Amino acid sequence: MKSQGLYHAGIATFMGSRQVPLEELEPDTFVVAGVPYDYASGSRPGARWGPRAIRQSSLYFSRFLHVAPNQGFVDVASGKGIPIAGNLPIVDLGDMDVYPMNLAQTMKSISNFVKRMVEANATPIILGGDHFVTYPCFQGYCEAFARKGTRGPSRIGYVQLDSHFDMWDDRPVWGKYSHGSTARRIAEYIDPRNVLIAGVSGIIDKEVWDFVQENSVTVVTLNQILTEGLLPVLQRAVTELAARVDSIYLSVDIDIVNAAFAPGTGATSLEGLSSSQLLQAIALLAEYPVGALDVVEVAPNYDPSERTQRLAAATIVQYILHKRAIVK
Ligand SMILES: [Mn+2]
Repeated sequence: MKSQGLYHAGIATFMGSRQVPLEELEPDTFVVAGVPYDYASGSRPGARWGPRAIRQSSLYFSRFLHVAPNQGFVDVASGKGIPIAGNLPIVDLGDMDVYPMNLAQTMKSISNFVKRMVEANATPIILGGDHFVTYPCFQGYCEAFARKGTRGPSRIGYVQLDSHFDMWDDRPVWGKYSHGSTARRIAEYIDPRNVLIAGVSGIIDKEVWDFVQENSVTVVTLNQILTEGLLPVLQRAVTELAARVDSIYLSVDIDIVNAAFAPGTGATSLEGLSSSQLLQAIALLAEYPVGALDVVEVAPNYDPSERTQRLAAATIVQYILHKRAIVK
C-alpha cells in the first residue's frame, strides 16, 4: 500500500497512515481517533458512521503521505511550498470505546482517551460522532493540561464552527447532555468569555441568546461573515481570544456548511458557509495555537455522493498541512 498510494487499496486508516495503539504514541504527532457515537443526536442519526466514512474519503489525500515527489508540493492559494509531505507525522489510533446505552461510561471513556493523547504531547484529531462527543473530548483536553500543572482550563479556549449554538441548557426530554448542549456545558466548564461560536444563523431560543449575552460568549454570526467578510471578522475574533488563552480546542460541526455542499448531516443548514469558505477558515485558524481539532456530525447515510465526508477529510488535511507543512 505504501508504495502504491492507491485510493482504493489497503485498510482505510486516515490518509493511509500507520495504525498504532494508544500506548505507543510519539510526541509532536497528529493522532487521529474516531468516536462512533450518535445516540445523543436529536432528529436524524447517522454520525456513528462518520469516522469510517471520513477515513474512507481521507484516502484521496493519501498521496501527501505516500507519494511524495522529489520536489514536494505547492499550495496553489498562496504559492507556498509543502516540502515535508511524505514525512507528515500522522498516526491513526482507530476508534474510542463507546457504550450506546451508558452516557456516563461513554463520557469517561472519551475524556480519558483524549487526556492520554494530550499527555503524550500529541495533537488529537477526532472524527465524530454527533456533537455531544465534543464535550467529553474537551474535558479530557483540559484535564491533561491541568494534570501537567502547566496550564489550567482558564487558559484554554474553545472555538466552534457551527450553524447552531448548541447551547441548550436542561431540556425536558434530553436533559443536560445531548448534541444540542455541548457548547453550553463547555461554557460552564471554562470561562465563557473564552468560548467563540462562529457561523451561527437562524431563529433560536431567547434563553440561549440571553445566556450568550450575559456571559460574554463571543459570537460571530453568519450574517456578519456574509456582510463583513469571513476572514476579517474571524481573524478579529480569534486574535482577541488567542490573547487570553494558551491553547485552543477547535470543533467543526460540518453543518456550518450549506446543505448544497454538505447534505450528509443530521441538522442540514439551508444557510451556512460554502465548502471553500470552511477551508479558508481552517487555514486561518491553523495560524493560531489550535492544539486539537474535531470534525463532527458527518452522517454519510444522507449523502450518497460522499462529498460531505470528503469535505470533512479535506478540513482535517487542510489543518494538518497549514499547521505543519506549508512553508510560512
Ligand atoms: Mn453542532
